[in-house]
Amino acid sequence: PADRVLCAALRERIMTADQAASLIQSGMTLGMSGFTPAGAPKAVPQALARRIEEQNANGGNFRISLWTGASTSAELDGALAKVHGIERRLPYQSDPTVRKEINEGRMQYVDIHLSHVAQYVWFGFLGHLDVAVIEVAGILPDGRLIPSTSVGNNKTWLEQADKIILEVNSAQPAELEGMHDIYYGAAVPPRRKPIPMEHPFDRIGEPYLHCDMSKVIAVVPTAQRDRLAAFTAPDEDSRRIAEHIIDFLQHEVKVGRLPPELLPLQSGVGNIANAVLAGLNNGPFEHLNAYTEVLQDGMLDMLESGKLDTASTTSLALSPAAMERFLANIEFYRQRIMLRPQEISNHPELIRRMGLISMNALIEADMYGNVNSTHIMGSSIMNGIGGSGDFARNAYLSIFMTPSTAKGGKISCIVPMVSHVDHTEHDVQVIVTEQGLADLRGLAPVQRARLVIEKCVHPDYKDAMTDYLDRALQGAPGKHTPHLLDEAYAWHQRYLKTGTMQPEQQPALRLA
Ligand code: 0RQ
Repeated sequence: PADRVLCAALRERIMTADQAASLIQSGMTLGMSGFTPAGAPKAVPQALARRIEEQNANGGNFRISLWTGASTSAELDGALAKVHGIERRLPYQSDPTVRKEINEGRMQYVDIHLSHVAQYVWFGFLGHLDVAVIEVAGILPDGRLIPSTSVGNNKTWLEQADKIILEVNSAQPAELEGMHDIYYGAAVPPRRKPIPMEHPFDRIGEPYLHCDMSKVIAVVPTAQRDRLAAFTAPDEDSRRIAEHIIDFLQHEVKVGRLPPELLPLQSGVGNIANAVLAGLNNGPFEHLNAYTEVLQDGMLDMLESGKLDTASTTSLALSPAAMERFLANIEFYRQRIMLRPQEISNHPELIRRMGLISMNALIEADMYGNVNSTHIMGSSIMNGIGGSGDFARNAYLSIFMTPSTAKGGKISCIVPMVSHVDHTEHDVQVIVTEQGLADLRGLAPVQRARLVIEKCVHPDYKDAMTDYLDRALQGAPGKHTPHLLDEAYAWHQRYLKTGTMQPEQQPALRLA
């Protein structure tokens, strides 16, 4: 580790993860690095989990509040949740144990747009930050930090926290140095200035994070790669969704609403998003650029093939195989990938100015085009809103995608009324399922509903949805967005009672 910690003063603060964890007290608020498992601290959170478990086994009630960039890893979120050590958590998460803690009422989860987190901390909306725990790839002689595989909220945590613990990970490539762009020009209102970026690959900041050395209480050497799951090959539904999107984009180019090289792409997380990238990689467009928050394997393929010229992100969320390719070719990627803080990667001003094409997955949408990205059956959290709201509201084109059904057809992902709303009809321009694509731009609610039913709803649910809309048009007091309020959640209720949204099947089976 000595060659990664070049600052003599900070070399003196090198200690073990357990020693560092002993400096954290119950009741503290911790700001940790990590945006996906990329760049999350590997050792201190696990040592802290051991400390919490030990203290609580002896009658203690050791709990902390946790702020991160977005979801993290089993070593961070998973380890702390397993010992019931997290009292309050923000923002996006996707760990099964964290999810369980939240849905069973043991953890307070505050789900915030990812671009809002840093500024809310600066505004003082979220309270005081005690300790920052940040993974870095190295420390320069003057104490500046070489960021790791994600930037997330690290700049804000380092500036706002009273104390700092640094994990210096020598397994992260030294060649990351220079790939980051940390913007130090931000201020809070009324002193805010325009952000000087016009193109996705404009460099507006510095390659290093500043760090007040007097706040550093521990430096912990680690040597462990990020552990990200590999992607499954795109399934048939994802491939069809990708085809519909590519046809649509081609049409938009043809009618002159998009340039031939499109506009900067934002792509969400997960297998559908990866399938869309694979589709674009084999598709007709050249000289694309990405302005996104998570760079997944699919974008690496596109950079390699030359389809994608550049990619700006806050997280390098690569599977182990893709990370090997990245390392083998790092000089190539250094010219083409830039990592920035998440308040910049997700900034509404920049998303609006550059005109992004935003593609995100959803859990359910309703026939009018409202989107639920976060909740199962209205009350259980899945992950969180993440960056989807930052992008959807401000994008040039806001596309939401989903298979038309879930759980082997027992759930229709298009419903009469969403059981929770993250993106209202006003922020949703295009909905696409494997069945087809509904372009909702400029349509009034009933027109939207007819088109969503025609293009997106699974055949098993089409008649029931048409029937609901027709009866709502007759029975609702208003004809603008007709709903039968005593029936709007009948599909959800049927699923909760019988295990399927499908009308007859289940009772008939039971009678037989
Ligand atoms: O559950 O795993 O138990 O089978 O929900 O669904 O189809 O695997 O989809 O992994 O792409 O996730 C919206 C959650 C989609 C994600 C969401 C069940 C389904 C499965 C997951 P099982 P899939 P994905 C930038 C953008 C918000 C943040 C965001 C997400 C599980 O994309 O978190 O967009 N988005 N950020 O069976 C009940 C339904 C269901 C359903 C699916 N209608 N009802 N269960 N499922 N539809 C990136 C970041 O912000 C980091």
